[in-house]
Amino acid sequence: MSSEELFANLNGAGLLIHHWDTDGICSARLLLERLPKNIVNKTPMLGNYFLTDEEITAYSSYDFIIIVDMALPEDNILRLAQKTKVMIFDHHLQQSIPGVFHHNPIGAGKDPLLYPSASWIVNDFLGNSMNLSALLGIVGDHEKRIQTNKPIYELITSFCSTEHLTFDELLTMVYLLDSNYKVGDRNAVEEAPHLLLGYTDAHRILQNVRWKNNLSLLETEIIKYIDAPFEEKQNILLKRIHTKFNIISTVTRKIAWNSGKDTVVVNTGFFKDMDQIYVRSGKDLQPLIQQGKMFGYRCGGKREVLGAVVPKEKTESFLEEIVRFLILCVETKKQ
Ligand SMILES: [Mn+2]
Repeated sequence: MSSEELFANLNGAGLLIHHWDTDGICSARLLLERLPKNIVNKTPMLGNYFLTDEEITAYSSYDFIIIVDMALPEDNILRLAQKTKVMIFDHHLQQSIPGVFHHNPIGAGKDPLLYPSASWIVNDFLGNSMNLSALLGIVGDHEKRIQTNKPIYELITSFCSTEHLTFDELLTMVYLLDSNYKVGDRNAVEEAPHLLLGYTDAHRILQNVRWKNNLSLLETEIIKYIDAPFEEKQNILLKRIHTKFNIISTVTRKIAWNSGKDTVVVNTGFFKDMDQIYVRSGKDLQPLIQQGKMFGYRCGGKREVLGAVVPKEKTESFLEEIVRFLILCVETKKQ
């Protein structure tokens, strides 16, 4: 279905739900440009990759809902779809959901290298030419690693040279846009797509005073926690932090890279009844991620990274589990 056909049938009150990061913001900006002017845009509660019951109830009264750059749980989508028309644009690995318009080339088995962001997929679907928002979403999701994706990086380089921008400036724009969710400002996340719509010159992003202030706030907070004391057990560093900012991945990465040791960070300050746990290691963490999931925790990551959100009363036992796993890996290696 073409974007004209899809959007021509949209009547009544519309809602756009988007991820809180740069890709989500840029995808929202691209969609807002084409959608009826009265559409409302929302991001989920920061840190939640699902909708709460309150959100589902509140959103069910809209005539149509567009979700972009988020693979919300299938049961969330099905509950919404009982009451309203749902459309999804995404690039996360997710099975197609019956009864809704689900545009996801990755889910359909296409090469992720050719569809590197939601902004890219949305831009392609809309039939737009190359533009800053389409590319910023890509840089947001991949940062410097996109430089190894030859065809896409060539597009970025040639766009930069016509627009008199550098790749580092694109990266700075990403940090500025991401600063809104990192300081926990949900309203600012929702305002950002509208600001981007108004910015005709890309340099305006670099000049946004509020976003620049966010960045310096974040930097101070990150340094504070990197310098704070930590526990050490058999070459494993454990750092406890208490911050309302979403900086746990950055703090973990910096400590791990500076020390060269396995690093575990717990943040008790982000959620009310949950703690964030983040692990970075030279070992394969996949079994630990599986174990976390088996315990019923929200748990994800990659080979060398684990991120989890656990109920506060489970934090200490899961930490023990993590440390035991990391020590065991050392011993296995020594044999
Ligand atoms: Mn994305």
